[in-house]
Amino acid sequence: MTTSQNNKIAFVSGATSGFGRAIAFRLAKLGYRLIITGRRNERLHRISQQLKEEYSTDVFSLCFDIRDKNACEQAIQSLPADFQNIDLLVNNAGLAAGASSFEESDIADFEQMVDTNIKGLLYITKLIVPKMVERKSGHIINISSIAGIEVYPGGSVYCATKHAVNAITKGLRIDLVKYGIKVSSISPGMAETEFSLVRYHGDAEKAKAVYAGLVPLNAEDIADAVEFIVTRPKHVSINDIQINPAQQANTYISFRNT
Ligand code: NDP
Ligand code: 8X3
Repeated sequence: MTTSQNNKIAFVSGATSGFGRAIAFRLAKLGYRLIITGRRNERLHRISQQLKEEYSTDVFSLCFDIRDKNACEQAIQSLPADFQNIDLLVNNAGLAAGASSFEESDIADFEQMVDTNIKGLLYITKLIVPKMVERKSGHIINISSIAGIEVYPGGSVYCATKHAVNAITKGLRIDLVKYGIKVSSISPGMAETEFSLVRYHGDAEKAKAVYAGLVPLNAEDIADAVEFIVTRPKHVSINDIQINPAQQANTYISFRNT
């Protein structure tokens, strides 16, 4: 499928799987030119090819670890001139690592979540915002979570990182409103991606059990939310979309078929 370009540039972090990949394809369908990122280069290459073939759009991929401040700087500096004026930043890269009770958790998991979900998001935003400010236009969408609203057993640090994402989202909105820059977030409940496989350090059985007896969200549901946010008129800003599976009331009450 091809589509006409709207000439806007979107930067999607963590586009090698799950939400980020689906968001990249949806934005390409909407005519965006894309910058996609992740650590898995082979996937980035394959997804770039697919995006170009399916939507005839320009794609620039950046392979780096978002936890590494220098790598973030080098990645943004390496953007060619015609990819530097980013209109839409989707801060999506993130993860949960572990689901044990606090006292049994691994400090390395805590560090990975804080370094990725908070510090990585800040590095990228700090590098991209100045040009938005200069141009007095832009839109940032932070992928938060229901975990940014509620706290559940075994989720203290993941929830803390997403609470931080919400505070950063609100703070950015306050500071950037004077430049006409919109700041939105999406706060999904359970969605089946590689998220649980990563959370359980590759244990596929534990990952599958998370969604037992219910129909979780999928990545396209989140791409739908992004599409809704970016297609509102100029005078409308969507602050947050909280979206759950129909069978999930909140983080600890779900109705599961037995
Ligand atoms: P996936 O595991 O499928 O995707 C995560 C993406 O983040 C991958 O592309 C991964 O790329 C990237 N990423 C992770 N760590 C790093 C890093 N250090 N540097 C660069 N990229 C990184 O999970 P989801 O799509 O589900 O998650 C996307 C976002 O949505 C996350 O922020 C997550 O917290 C949030 N979320 C997820 C929910 C769910 O239930 N699935 C619900 C609510 C929010 P690579 O491995 O190639 O580096
Ligand atoms: C992921 C959703 O419910 O595992 O952010 O926190 S949940």
